[in-house]
Amino acid sequence: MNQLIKFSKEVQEAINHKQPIVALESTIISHGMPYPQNVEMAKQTEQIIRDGGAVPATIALMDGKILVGLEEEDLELLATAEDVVKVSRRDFANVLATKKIGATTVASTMIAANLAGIKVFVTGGIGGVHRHGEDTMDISADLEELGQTNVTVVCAGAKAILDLPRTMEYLETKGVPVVGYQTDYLPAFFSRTSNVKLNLRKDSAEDIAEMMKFQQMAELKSGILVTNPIPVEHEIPHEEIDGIIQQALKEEKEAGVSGKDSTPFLLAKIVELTEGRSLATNIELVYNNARLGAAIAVAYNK
Ligand code: PSU
Ligand code: MN
Repeated sequence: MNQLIKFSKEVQEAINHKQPIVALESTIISHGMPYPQNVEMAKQTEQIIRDGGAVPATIALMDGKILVGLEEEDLELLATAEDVVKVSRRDFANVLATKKIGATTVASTMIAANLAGIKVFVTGGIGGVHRHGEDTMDISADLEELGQTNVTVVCAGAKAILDLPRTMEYLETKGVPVVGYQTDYLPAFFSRTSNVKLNLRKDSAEDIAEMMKFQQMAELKSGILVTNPIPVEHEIPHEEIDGIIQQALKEEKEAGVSGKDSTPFLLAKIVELTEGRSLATNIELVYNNARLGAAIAVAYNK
C-alpha cells in the first residue's frame, strides 16, 4: 500500500476483512459548516454508514500523510483549527510537503480514495461551473477529477450558486455519467429538483453497483456521479432559496471574493441569510447520501 497513507484502525480492519468502505470528504467539515454542527454532522454521517453495513473513511491531510479514516481528535482538530487549508488537486503535494493540516474537497478526496482502493465516496454537493463561469473561468477542479478518477461520488446534485446546465455540459464533455437516483431531473441540493433533465436514471443501489463494475472492467478511468434528491420533508423549495442565493452572490461580488474562497463564502452567507435553516437542510442531505452510499458500497462488495 502507498506509504503516504495512514489508515485508521477501523478502516485497516475493514480492508483486512474485505468489508465495504465509504470515503467521506473533510472540506465540508472545515470550510462548509460552522462548529459545532460540523463535528456532529461528521460523526452522525459515519454512524449512518456503519448502520448501513459499511465502514466510513473520512479523509484529510496531516503531518505529511493522507489520513484515511479519522480518530476522534483528528476530527476535532479539523473542525476547529483556524489554519486548515482547503485542499484541491492543485494544493495536494504542497500541503503534504509542508505538513499542514488539509481538508480535502471532492477532487482531492477522490484522489485519496482512489489511492486507497475505495470505490464509493459520499459528499453533500459537488463544485461545478460557477455562474458567469464563461467569463471568470471559475470551474471547480471537482469536474476534472470526475473526468479522470474512477470513484463513484454520491451527492445531492449541485447548489444553485452554480450554473447547473453548464456544469452538466462540462461533465458530458469529460465523459462522466450522471445518474439520477429515483429521479429524471438533476437535484439542486436544497431543492429536490432542477429543470435540468438527466439521461440516466437508476432506481436501486444494486443497479448502480452493476454499472460501476462495467465502468471498472472497461477501464473507463472516469468517475460516476450519483445524484440523490433531498427527502421532501427537508427540502427548501427553489422559489424560497433562489432570492437568497441571488443576495449571497451579490454580497460576494461586493466583497471581491473569488477563487477557492468563493464556495465557502457563499455557503456561510446562505446559512446566515436563512438563519440556519439551510444548515439543517445541508446536514439532512448528507445523511440521506450516506444511507445511499453505504447501500451502493455493500452492493458493489457482493
Ligand atoms: N458544495 C457544497 N458544500 C461544500 C462544497 C461544495 O454545497 O462543502 C465543498 C466541497 O468540498 C467541494 C468544494 O469539493 O466545496 C468545491 O470547491 P471549489 O468550487 O473551490 O472547487
Ligand atoms: Mn473555483
